[in-house]
Amino acid sequence: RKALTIENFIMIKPDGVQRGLCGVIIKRFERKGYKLIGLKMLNPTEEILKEHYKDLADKPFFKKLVNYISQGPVIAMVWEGVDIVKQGRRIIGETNPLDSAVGTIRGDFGLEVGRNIIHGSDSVASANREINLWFKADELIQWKNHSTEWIYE
Ligand code: DGT
Ligand code: DGI
Repeated sequence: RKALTIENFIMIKPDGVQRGLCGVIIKRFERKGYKLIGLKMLNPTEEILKEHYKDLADKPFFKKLVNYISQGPVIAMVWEGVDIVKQGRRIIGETNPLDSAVGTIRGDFGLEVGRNIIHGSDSVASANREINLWFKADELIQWKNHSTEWIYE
């Protein structure tokens, strides 16, 4: 059996919460076979958002981006499973909903890059950084999913 230890930080942004998309978003990761090991709703501070998006600090849209997500609330999650970072990007779609295929979250539910519903880490390194930023160790739940042997060979 393949190692199952890969984790990804996924966040439903305030537009996803306001538009009632939390259930359908969670379902898309669940039905693929991924395991939810952390979840919380919070109103993110500007401080955590500036740290989260620090690589974009020089971009002209940085302030708008932080303002948009700091309106909150958001749903922060950690999902576990094989290839979750790469597959998470596939499930989510491209940064701009216009470039996102139908069948992806942004392709199905979004219209604009500034209201793109969801965040997912773009590499294993950034996933680890973001999980440590948003979650304490005791907020991640190790549990046995009884479907595991029917999802993995
Ligand atoms: P399919 O799945 O019957 O429509 O056939 P193809 O053309 O999609 O896939 P093919 O011909 O490479 O493989 C036939 C079957 O063998 C397929 O159902 C899945 C299985 N299979 C292929 N590679 C592996 C492998 O590395 N391990 C195991 N356990 N099964 C494999
Ligand atoms: O990993 P992604 O969220 O797909 O994309 P990213 O890390 O390059 O950018 C982070 C967020 O910044 C993205 O979800 C939306 C926002 N963003 C990116 N490019 C633009 C943008 N927002 C605006 N308003 N304009 C942009 O060009």
